[in-house]
Amino acid sequence: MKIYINGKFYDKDNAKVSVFDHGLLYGDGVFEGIRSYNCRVFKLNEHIDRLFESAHSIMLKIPLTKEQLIKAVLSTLKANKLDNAYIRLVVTRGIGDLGLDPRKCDQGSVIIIIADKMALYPEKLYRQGLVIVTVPTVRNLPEALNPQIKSLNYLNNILAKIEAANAGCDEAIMLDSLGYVAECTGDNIFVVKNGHLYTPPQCMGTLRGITRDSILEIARKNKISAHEHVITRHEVYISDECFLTGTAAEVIPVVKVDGRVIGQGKPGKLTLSLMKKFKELTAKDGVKY
Ligand code: PXG
Repeated sequence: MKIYINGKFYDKDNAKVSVFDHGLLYGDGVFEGIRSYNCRVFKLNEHIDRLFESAHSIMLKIPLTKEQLIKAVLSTLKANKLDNAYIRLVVTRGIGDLGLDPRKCDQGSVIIIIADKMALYPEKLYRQGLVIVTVPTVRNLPEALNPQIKSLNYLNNILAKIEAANAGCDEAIMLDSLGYVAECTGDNIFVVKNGHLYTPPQCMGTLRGITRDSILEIARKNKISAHEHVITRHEVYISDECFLTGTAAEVIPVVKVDGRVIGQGKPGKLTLSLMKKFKELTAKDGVKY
């Protein structure tokens, strides 16, 4: 495995960052999780754009242009000789002192990790569906730490993940501060009711996921009516189908929420069809390397 750190490749054992890096000390930095399929990076430009937006919002200067970063990703993929890969792009604030002042950090650090496998959930759950639970930890308030910023501080989501595990469930639904369904810990949520697709809007506590956008794009192309609309827990409980989306998760069905069986208690028809269409899209779309 070859890991890119600031323009150089390192083996796994030698890929290290300083203990004074503010990414470690404060979670001060941004990241993206990206996938490649058949030597094509899916939605690479969208991920790079979102990384730069996250960085811009926290006033972190990425020491590469978008074009240079894309080249770095593609060359790291080539160095790792993998046709299908999971790519973790990390930009930290860099090395500073033990105070949190980011002005003390000299330069942002760019890290690109390539993995051959990244399974968020066991394979069998893609056939059986997830059992999930609404957790007490609400999603970060946008006026405090906007969920659109994919920052290195994921404690909000990690707390929710711990609460889901404590409840014996596969994943957590996080609500926003108004009590509407926001998203899961690393995925967006969709419900199906009477043939219509619904997903929460990107305001409040919901990340505008790139997989979520791909599903909305597939829906538009296939004349499936899709809405970005606030969703309550009740609307999830009475939905015909439910599924989650994310780069790591891809598209995965949900069959039980807070003890309520969803639809027929098995992956729904529209969900299965969208899973298939998403697979077809990832197999042919993307930036070649
Ligand atoms: N919501 C949150 C909070 C996320 O972190 C998504 C939704 C889905 O977004 P995309 O753009 O990927 O469709 C994410 C993405 C991980 C991991 O290590 C998490 C994500 C992506 C990759 C890896 O758990 N989250």
